[in-house]
Amino acid sequence: KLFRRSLMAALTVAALASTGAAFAQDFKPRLIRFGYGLNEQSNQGRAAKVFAEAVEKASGGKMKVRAIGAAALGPDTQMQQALIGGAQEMMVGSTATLVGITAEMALWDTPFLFNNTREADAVLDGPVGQKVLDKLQEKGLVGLVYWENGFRNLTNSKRPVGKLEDLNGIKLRVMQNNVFLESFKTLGANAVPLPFSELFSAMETNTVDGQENPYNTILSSKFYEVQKYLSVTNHVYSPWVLLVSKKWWDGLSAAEKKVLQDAARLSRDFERKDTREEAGRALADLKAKGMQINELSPAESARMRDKLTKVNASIATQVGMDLWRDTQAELAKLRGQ
Ligand code: TK8
Repeated sequence: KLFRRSLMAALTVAALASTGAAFAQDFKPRLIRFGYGLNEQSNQGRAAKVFAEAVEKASGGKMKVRAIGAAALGPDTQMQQALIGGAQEMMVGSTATLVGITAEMALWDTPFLFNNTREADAVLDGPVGQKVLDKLQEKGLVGLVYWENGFRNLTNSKRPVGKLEDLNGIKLRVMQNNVFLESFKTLGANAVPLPFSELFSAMETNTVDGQENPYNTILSSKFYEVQKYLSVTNHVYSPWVLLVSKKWWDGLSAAEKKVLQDAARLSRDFERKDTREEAGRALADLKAKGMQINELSPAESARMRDKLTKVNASIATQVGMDLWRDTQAELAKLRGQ
């Protein structure tokens, strides 16, 4: 009987260990300052809340996430430095603003890289996406998952862009990223890099004429108040990436790390679904808000695509030929080629 009881106890311990069950003592009280750039009512804000709640619940309230939006902790680049230095624990932001730190991130700035969200999910969540995330570690950052920012479209206050030439002379804000700068210069626009947090007022004061972002952001950041024209270009798919300070991460227990990883995946799945639902109705909402919307003809779309393939060579050099080829091979496979 004694033998049976100790066997049972041993089995229970083994079962708990194998399921990775966490005990209260695995969690220290932790305050996680989680910064992001959009406002609380945006898709980014909603998903930040989901992440915060999942972390608190799974850690029995020991790990508290203070989600701080609207770039109140600074624009993306400033938060990245705070994470690297250990002054801030977490953030979510554009991969595009990380290129100065990790050149491989430029892969996601490739114009027309993905044809649809199925391809984006498969590549970002697959080995190529992971390889790019892993590159962050040597720079003092841990990348957990990619969220969806989305396919980007052009807005401006001057005129509908129906063909390439319509972009001539338009002062267009781009993200602080050499690929975006080069892309829009190639298209003939007067491209001006600016942090997102300065964008609304730059448009309001006509310091810039236009910008490009997914429908969701054009809606949640109320760009329709200062932009008349929306031209459907879908010129690139932008991910967001959930980042942790490596300095801080290295001090966490295995159980604490697992809580963050699980919550990151849960928030990612929520965020993509929520973003796609919102994007599906956003165009109608933007029209109702008074925006004039035009689509590019297939011929003009093809011209834009052709012109932009010019930047591919410099992206391939920047991210490395191996990564570039792996990405193309994975896409070909996904497309059944
Ligand atoms: C929000 C930005 C935004 C991005 C941009 O902080 O800068 O235009 O698309 O989502 O990261």
